[in-house]
Amino acid sequence: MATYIELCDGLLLPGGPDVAPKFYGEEPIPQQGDSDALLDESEIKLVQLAVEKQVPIFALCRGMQIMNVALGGTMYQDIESQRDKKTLQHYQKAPMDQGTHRIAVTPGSRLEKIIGGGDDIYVNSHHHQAVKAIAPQLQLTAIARDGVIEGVETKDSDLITAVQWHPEFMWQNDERMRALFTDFIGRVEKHQ
Ligand SMILES: [Mn+2]
Repeated sequence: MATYIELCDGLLLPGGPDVAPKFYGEEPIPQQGDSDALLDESEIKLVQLAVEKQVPIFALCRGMQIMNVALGGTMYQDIESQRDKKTLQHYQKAPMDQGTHRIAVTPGSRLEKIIGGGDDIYVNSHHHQAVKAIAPQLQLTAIARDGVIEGVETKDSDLITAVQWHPEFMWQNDERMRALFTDFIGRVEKHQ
């Protein structure tokens, strides 16, 4: 892994299967989906090395979840059955290039500087797990109307930007989503 990270100018963590609960100290509930401990272990190690080497990270969907776990955070194995609050549809039936639920962006966050704020930011949604406790070095940047965490970033640096949605399906029609990639490329260039 140390060799891999030496080759990386930036680390983009994509979506994928559920995170195995053992990596945040839980037993699996019936709603836990497919997971691959080998993938989890690899990505956890990559995140930890990237942070150590100050390699910029952009994490999407599961990427945000595994990144948060790698840095000491926890997760909901299943948001619908494990949260008291009524849950919105986070596993959308609409095409993935269309946003379906809104997010509130934290004022003053880096995410706000990248995509802006306001009441009309719709994101796509393809997850039944979510971040529960945010890792100590991260802070909240976006939240859905039902309280599900939709974005986090590093507190005192621009090292990590992470979102729970899939901007890679939306950037062609939404300049705010494109701005997330432009920001990542800018951080990578700065790191070199
Ligand atoms: Mn969502």
